Amino acid sequence: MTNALIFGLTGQDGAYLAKFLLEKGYNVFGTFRRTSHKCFERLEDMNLFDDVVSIKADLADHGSLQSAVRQSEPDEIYNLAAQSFVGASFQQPILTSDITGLGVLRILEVIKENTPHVKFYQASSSEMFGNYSEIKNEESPFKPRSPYGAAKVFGHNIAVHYREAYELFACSGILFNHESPYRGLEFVTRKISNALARIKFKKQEKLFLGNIYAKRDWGFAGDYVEAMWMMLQQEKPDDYVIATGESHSIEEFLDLATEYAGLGDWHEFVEFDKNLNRPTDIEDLVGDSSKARKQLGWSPKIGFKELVKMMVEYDINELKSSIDPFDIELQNSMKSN
Ligand code: NDP
Ligand code: GDR
Repeated sequence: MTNALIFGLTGQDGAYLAKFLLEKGYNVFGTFRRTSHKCFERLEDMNLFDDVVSIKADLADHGSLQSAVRQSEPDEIYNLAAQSFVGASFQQPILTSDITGLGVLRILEVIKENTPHVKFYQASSSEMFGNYSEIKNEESPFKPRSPYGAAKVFGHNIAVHYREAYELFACSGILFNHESPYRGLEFVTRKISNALARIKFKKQEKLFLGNIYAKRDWGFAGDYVEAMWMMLQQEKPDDYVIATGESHSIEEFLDLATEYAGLGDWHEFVEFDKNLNRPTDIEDLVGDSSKARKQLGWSPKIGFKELVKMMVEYDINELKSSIDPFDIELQNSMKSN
């Protein structure tokens, strides 16, 4: 059997990738950080927790990375671990650079010294392109607009360097935004779908947002983890853009999500908070994934509308099932919705 080690098992992509690899018959090992609270919700919700081997490791701690690699004896390593929230990277730029940037180098050093035969996937990001105005492909220049984007550029470039200098099988997937019902609650899509469910059941009155005119190329996380795996099955390591090729504004997401939630006009409950605007934002991100479509045979299966519907329905159903059956006021509001 093939062994895979996922750094960042507890995140959105970690859960979808673990599911995908288990279905392919892999032994799946994955890392988690020591926390004072539960961190395996996604895996438990997907009924995967008992099928994976979890190993404590932190990207700040070289020794723990080495132990994780020794314990799992991996054929493939996927580095999904990062301080991944762009907004927080403006408040914690040094931590973000250390984990999201230098963390990649720490893993590469462990591979170079211990398991140079292993296949390595690095989670690069469309944030690396910044406001470069054309549709982005593998040749487009990197002009990052956030500490997160700058750290990802370092991670990307150092993976390319280790591939060239030490002949490691290192691939980077330059992934555009991908979402799901398991998306973290601070990212705008899930923040919206979760808030709409709460507003519907009168658990929340207002939704505060920042720049709703920014556009993103949103795909479904379940489709994108397949591309990560496909990259590591090629004869030669390479880098690939993974995207749908369409961008939509946050306003469009909000329009559609509000319609699916049956909540009428969002202007009645959305307010703008300038503290949610970033010092520098990216106005429009659209990717050209023709190389991945041609060489890997990858294409996204879930479109924008289906994705919005899936997220809104999930949050509404989750909240509905958690509501106290003796809460008469809420029961009535559920009936009228
Ligand atoms: P998440 O934020 O959901 O998951 C990030 C993972 O990294 C979590 O498991 C988190 O652990 C872990 N992590 C954070 N800090 C550390 C640390 N110091 N040591 C070890 N692990 C750590 O992100 P996604 O799943 O959405 O994204 C996966 C990767 O892909 C990330 O690198 C992200 O930057 C990148 N990416 C994501 C895109 C997207 O649209 N989703 C697009 C392009 C790139 P914990 O649960 O404890 O916080
Ligand atoms: P992004 O995702 O920064 O693209 O990074 P996010 O959902 O955080 O922001 C997308 C856009 O929405 C605007 N926005 C808001 N964003 C948040 N989070 N909260 C708000 O209230 C809000 N209002 C407006 C933002 O300004 C931005 O323009 C994601 C992450 O998954 C990264 O790890 C990944 O690399 C990139 O996608 C590709």
